[in-house]
Amino acid sequence: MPHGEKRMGVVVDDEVVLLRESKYGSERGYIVLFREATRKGLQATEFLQRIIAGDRRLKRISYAEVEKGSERGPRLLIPITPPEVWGAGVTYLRSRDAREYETRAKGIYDMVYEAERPEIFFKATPSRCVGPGEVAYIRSDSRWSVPEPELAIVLGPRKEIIGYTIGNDLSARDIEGENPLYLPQAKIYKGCCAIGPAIAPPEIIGNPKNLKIEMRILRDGSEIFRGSVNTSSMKRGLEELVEYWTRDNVVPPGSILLTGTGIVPPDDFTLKGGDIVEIEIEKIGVLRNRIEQLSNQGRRS
Ligand code: DO4
Ligand code: MG
Repeated sequence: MPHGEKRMGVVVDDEVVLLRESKYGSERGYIVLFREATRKGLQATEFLQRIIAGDRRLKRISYAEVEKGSERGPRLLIPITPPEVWGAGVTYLRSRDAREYETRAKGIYDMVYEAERPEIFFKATPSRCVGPGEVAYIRSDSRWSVPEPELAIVLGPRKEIIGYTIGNDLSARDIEGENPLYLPQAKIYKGCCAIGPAIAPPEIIGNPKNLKIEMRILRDGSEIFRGSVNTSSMKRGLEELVEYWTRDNVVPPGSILLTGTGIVPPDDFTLKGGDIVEIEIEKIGVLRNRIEQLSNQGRRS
């Protein structure tokens, strides 16, 4: 919005309806909305429909215009500021195979794929996350990095799933492959995680284990990679992942869990500065980010 004003927008067909109340546009506006809906015994979607029906003068903008964005006009922002972002790993066969290929510690990813306990790792804090249309980063010291397109879960106040969005778990395959103990360095750095473009409530998603995920990578205007997967091929259940994630853990509402990647570009592929990564999940939208490589010139930030 102009003047830096943040508002929650509700996608209705090809338009975005801007809600008036600034509380919904706050960093955790979706949690505020979800709590109010629950108090009224409504689903988020029903609550939003009532708000929209009750105010015919709400501003509507075309989604295409908001998605295109501009400096002074409306543009998409990260749909929630997650206090914490965590990731689940090796939840698809493709990821297990890619990890086994890159690692010097052969066998550990086969083990975790078969094990009862899933791999859950810490991924990011708000200052490390970017929203749609923002630049996401490759580490300065990585020569083999990839985007990881993942269905992302938004956690509610009762540790329930209150929404779904898209996450890009950018990862340095060379660093994670050199030694599994380097995982936090392969995963956690400035701009390592893109989130957006929208949150879809559970009633819109229906069955989250039947969603098509597609990733496209563009370089110099041409598509250099396209891959897709359906969440039905995820080995773990989402409730199972949330149960392990939150067990004996203090995970604040609004936190996000990335549920793992089932799309990995060929092993000779690495991201480069200037690449555009588009991740599309049906019923949620397209998360688009330009990629740049960080330059470590002894700077501290
Ligand atoms: O074990 C490394 C992390 C794997 C991961 O991030 C994924 O499978 O998505
Ligand atoms: Mg991942």
